Amino acid sequence: MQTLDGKQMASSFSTGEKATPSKNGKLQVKEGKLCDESGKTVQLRGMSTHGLSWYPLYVNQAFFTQLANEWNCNVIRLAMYTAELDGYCEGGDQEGLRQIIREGVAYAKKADMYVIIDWHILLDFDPNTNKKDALAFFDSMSEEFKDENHVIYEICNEPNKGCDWKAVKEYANEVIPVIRSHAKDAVILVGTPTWSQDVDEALADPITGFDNLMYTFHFYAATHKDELRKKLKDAVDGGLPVFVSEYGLCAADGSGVIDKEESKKWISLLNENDISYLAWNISYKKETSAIFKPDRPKYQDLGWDDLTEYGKVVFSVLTKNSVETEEKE
Ligand code: IDC
Repeated sequence: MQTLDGKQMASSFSTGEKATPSKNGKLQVKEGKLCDESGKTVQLRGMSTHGLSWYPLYVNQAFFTQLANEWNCNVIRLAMYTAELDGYCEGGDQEGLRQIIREGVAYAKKADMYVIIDWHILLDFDPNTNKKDALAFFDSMSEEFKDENHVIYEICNEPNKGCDWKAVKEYANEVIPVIRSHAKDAVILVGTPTWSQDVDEALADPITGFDNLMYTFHFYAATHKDELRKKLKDAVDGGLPVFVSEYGLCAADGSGVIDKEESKKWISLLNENDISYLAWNISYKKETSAIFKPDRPKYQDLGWDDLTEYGKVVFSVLTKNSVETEEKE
């Protein structure tokens, strides 16, 4: 397979082969690991969009196909902010956003990638704040996609501020049955307190009564180091199914420097444990974590020259498991 930098791509998945919906089918969670339909461990790797309210145009077939074929992605996350101006619960065009998700789900399927529908809470802190909207949203989405094997539901991006695990559990225990009433066994990702870092709390007091649940863990390499890696490792060693639905190579505010040394340590830890991970973010916003340059928005046929330094490192991680980039002539 050819990559963006013109090289042949070797498999860089920890499980050896790149799992795809057409080959590996429906996903399930067994003994703490994400597995395919036949029970074999799989790893998903890809990228997250920025907020769909602000950068909807990356949701197109040509770009998704490019992500799968040239970037080696087998998953894409559709991040739909709930708060902030034009977020789903703050004046956003709700039907318009649901339509973008429908299209994203269809484009991902055609590109043979799994897709995550992310209810991206952030400045609303506690998922219970907009629970009513969340219940209606997941009810209609999971009904529409009940027969789609490639759809994963992420019910709360990052609980934060004062939101504790008890509150997240209460929310999850209401939202999960709604999804389960349609999508009987789709994988569901649950966020954890402190911006999805406190997987220790989920391990100590997991959600019970449902199959195919995973707990999310997020990190930003220039901010989060050994201490947080230990937290992740302890949770995984304790048998908790963990999914890194978002990570950054830079600081936790999405900017600052790229920390290659720490990124390397994180990527190794994730690969050693067959943990799935998706990089933040697909946009041209003027911030370190945007993979495209801010000066010339483009949504298809994106090439090496369109990438920021960050975008180039993410590309190397996905195609070579390396944080070193090679300049292309
Ligand atoms: C950031 C965006 C930035 C935006 C901000 C607030 O990169 O453009 O202004 O959100 O909406 C997260 C969040 C993610 C953040 C990201 C970087 O999930 O929404 O995006 N981050 O701050 N958790 C840790 C870091």
